[in-house]
Amino acid sequence: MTDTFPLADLGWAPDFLRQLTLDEIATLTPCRISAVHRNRIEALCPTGPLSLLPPAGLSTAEIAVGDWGLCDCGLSDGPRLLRLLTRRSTLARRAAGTGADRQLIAANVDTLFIVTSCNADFNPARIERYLALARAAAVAPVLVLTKADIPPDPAAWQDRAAAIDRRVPVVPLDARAPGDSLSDWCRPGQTVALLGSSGVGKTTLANALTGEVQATAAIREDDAKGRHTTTGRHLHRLAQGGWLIDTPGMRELRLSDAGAGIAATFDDLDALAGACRFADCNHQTEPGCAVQAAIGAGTVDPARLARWQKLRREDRINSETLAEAHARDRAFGKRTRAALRDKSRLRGT
Ligand SMILES: Nc1nc2c(ncn2[C@@H]2O[C@H](COP(=O)(O)OP(=O)(O)O)[C@@H](O)[C@H]2O)c(=O)[nH]1
Ligand SMILES: [Mg+2]
Repeated sequence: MTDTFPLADLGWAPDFLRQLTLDEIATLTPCRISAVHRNRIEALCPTGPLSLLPPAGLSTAEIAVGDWGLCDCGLSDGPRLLRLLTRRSTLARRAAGTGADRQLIAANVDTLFIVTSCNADFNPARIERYLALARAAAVAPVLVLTKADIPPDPAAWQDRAAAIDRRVPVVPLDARAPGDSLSDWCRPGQTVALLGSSGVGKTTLANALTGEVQATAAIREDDAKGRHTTTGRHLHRLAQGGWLIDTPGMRELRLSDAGAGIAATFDDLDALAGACRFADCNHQTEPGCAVQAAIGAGTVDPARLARWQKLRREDRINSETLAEAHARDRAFGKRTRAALRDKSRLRGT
């Protein structure tokens, strides 16, 4: 393996180049972030891996693996990242319990492999949640069905997966030997990430695609000082060209701020809702509900409506700020107390 990385192989594209001034083109070096530590950033640039000082005035919490940046390699105190370029896509999550804080998981991912198995793990609601998440992040989703080598009937799972969203490619495979089944997305300049529940074969597939052998045990996060591998710890080179981003946060992604992604995943229901008589229709018993009419006519599956509504509730709750959550709790407490008062009044106590 060579230690140099032509820009195009790293994922450099015209929409990044357009963000540079002529002066920056002449004096600075584009680099792709491969690991982010508290006071230090690892990056890959055409001449090889670099350890960079963070930009003045920018917290490393605002930098993600996969980000493109510009570094100045001519400084006396060592190379420094000067600024980040605008991302094509951002995978982020709300930091648990802290309200609006966003934690960056990965940047500039082109394709999200949503991994599920041809067995009891297969769950349409979970797949739709991941589709919404991918679309909210501006990443193209692909459904990967692992364990397709295990009988009885992988083709049936493929049909079920295709029925969830006809626009999304479905690829059944054996994660231990994917061959070139994912080569449309795993090629020079492309960046992919894997998402799926535990046990579906993400590590197995990552190992097969990278040719690396990753321990299945968790990697310790804070002991990386001084350790350097050619490709950094979270940006892995794919055997067929391209990159796999595998940050610990990928495993804990959940839905938040995904309204647009949910609308895109359920665009049929979203369009119908626009035709309801009431703008705030709940699609239950309201008169003039276009969604219920479609269910009556047999063109919409009521289970799909239930999954859509559940995802929207989940997204709303996960997206609200701490102040909104408190307001919701207060309103709930008020309603509960009022209900209890009514109940005791009825009982005459
Ligand atoms: N037969 C078969 N076994 C698989 C496949 N994918 C994963 N496995 C096995 O399933 C188990 C869990 O896989 P792993 O990669 O650790 O799942 P992860 O938790 O998603 O990373 C391991 O024993 C794998 O060997 C597959 O496509 N076919
Ligand atoms: Mg794993």
